[in-house]
Amino acid sequence: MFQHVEAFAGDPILTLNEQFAADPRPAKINLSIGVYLNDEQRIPLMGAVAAAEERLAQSFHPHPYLPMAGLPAYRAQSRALVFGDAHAERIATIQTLGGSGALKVGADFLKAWFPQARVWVSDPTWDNHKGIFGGAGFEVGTYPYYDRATHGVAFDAMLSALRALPAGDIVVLHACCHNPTGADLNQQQWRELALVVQERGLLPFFDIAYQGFGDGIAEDAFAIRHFAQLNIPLLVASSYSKNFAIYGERCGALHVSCKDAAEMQTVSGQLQSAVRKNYSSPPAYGARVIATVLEDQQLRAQWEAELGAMRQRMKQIRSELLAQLQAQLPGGDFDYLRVQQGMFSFTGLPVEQIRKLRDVHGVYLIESGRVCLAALSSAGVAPVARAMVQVMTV
Ligand code: PLP
Ligand code: TYF
Repeated sequence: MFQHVEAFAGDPILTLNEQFAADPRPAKINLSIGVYLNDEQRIPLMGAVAAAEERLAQSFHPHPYLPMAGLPAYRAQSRALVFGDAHAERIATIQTLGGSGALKVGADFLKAWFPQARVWVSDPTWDNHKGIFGGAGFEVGTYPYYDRATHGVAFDAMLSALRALPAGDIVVLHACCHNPTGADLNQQQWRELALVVQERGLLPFFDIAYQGFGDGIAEDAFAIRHFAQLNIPLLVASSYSKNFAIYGERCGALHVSCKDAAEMQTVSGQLQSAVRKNYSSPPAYGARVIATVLEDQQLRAQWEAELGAMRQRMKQIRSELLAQLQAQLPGGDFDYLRVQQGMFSFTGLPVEQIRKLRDVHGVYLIESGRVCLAALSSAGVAPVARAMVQVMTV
């Protein structure tokens, strides 16, 4: 029956993680997968999350189905976290299975109602953007994004490409902490981009998987809030995987900013229809944990402080690694560590050097040259700097 089924090549990031797990060298360091580890090299259990779980454990919670759109308190809090207090009446929000689930439900919704549109993603982007939008039946193309020379955004090329698109095409934008490059637009560039999107009648789909990992919760949502302020119709896939360190509970949200309350109601119904046809209704536990934290003043303040500490730690690791690399290889160009932000940076190391890092030094990066700085401990900085300088000079 299944003879014709072709083998799945696997996800390159997850395959590399399996290889890392099987590597017997005790000094190995994994900077491949996008997961935040604390200085003890563990996924943290945030104090606010633990406290909310404790509360939930002490109250009686049977396990009914959630509505198709998810837990109401979670939806309201999720919308406010992304958009602030503005426009609540015209934003349709549903709970989703992580940011990936938001992208998938959003993609299905768009394919049903904008069947002719094409989807444009940044070059490069998170690989699964192509998987999810392609899987929903879209033709997926790329727009220029990363400038290897400046380690920043190739903004003029990006704008020209978007200016040439037909009205109604869908543009996927990383709101902050771009994966895989760490290169983000500044506020002035977002303002310019918003005008082009508005003039051309493009439909932006923001992906915000790292809110709070760049400059702050509100700062990282600047682009979304600015576009919404201009009444640009838009979608947002938001994820709590990283900023609540709640990866496996699959917590995210999909938001669609509409013209008015009536349009919001109609869109909301179609989002629920897309959920119904995928998995009927979302899981409850993680959503209850997050709603408990965000609704409670004290837990929320605790969460914001913990998130701030994670952000500071990533910045600290960046500057420590930069200092060591500059000291060991004064002519080298490591400025990318300074100008890029979030979990990732793009080292620009050629693939042979990435392989040498792994095979000779036990330092794992994915072959694009992306490094996950959020997984590096302070004790790991010196060996990683040494290994990088060695593969770059030998
Ligand atoms: N979007 C981007 C850019 C990501 O890097 C990720 C993954 O980490 C996701 C979406 C998916 O997030 P989640 O794990 O919540 O599905
Ligand atoms: O880019 C990353 O490393 C994260 C984590 O199939 C991830 O987004 C990687 C691969 C994958 C799911 C999550």
